[in-house]
Amino acid sequence: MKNIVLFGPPGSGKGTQAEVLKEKYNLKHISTGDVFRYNIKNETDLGKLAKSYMDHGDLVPDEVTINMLEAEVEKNSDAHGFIFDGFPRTESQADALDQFLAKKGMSINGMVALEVSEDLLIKRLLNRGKTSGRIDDQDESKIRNRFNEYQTKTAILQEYYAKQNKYFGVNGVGSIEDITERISKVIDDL
Ligand code: B4P
Repeated sequence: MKNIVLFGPPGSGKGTQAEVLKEKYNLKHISTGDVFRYNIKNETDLGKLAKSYMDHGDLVPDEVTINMLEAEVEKNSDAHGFIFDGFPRTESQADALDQFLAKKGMSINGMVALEVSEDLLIKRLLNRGKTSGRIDDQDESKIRNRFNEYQTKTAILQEYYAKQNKYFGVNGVGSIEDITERISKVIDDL
């Protein structure tokens, strides 16, 4: 069983790569962003709460996100392993994930981090915002707030996983296929 955390700043291609990797390695892909967007679309209470944060580019509170992630894992107890995309995003989320997996006799094998410059990320996100309808992609100040959230709350997780010898940085610039190949080299060795 392989459990991978796909990591990187907003727009670095986590969701794009997870779509390919889940097929290649037969893993269950859990994107906390996608689960929130599904709830927003269906106007659930969780969706209404998440929207009030996501539309501004803020992180959704830990407690809500952790409970939601655990429920998604429980729903897929027959999976051969997981790709966690966009989770954890804070140290509390990382602690909660480690504890939750340990109770199940599981652990994270590695964190694969996509490295892309901020200028390129802004271009990608504004470009997606033209067609995706995502409010958080349409305005440069909201995108900058997402980077700020990343720098202040999320980037620290590089060290968190490096201390466990589980951090693997990958160049996230290039064709989608080339990047998949770079990530695969890491996953194959885990
Ligand atoms: P997410 O849905 O996780 O998404 P993201 O960071 O915007 O993007 P991702 O890295 O997946 O990039 P993608 O492949 O789509 O988060 C959205 C929000 O949800 C957060 O701001 C937060 O509010 C909330 N949230 C989610 N998880 C949370 C958590 N754990 N705790 C608290 N809050 C949470 O790619 C982006 C664009 O780049 C696409 O248009 C794609 O086509 C393009 N692209 C991808 N790869 C490319 C390449 N190689 N070259 C050129 N373009 C590429």
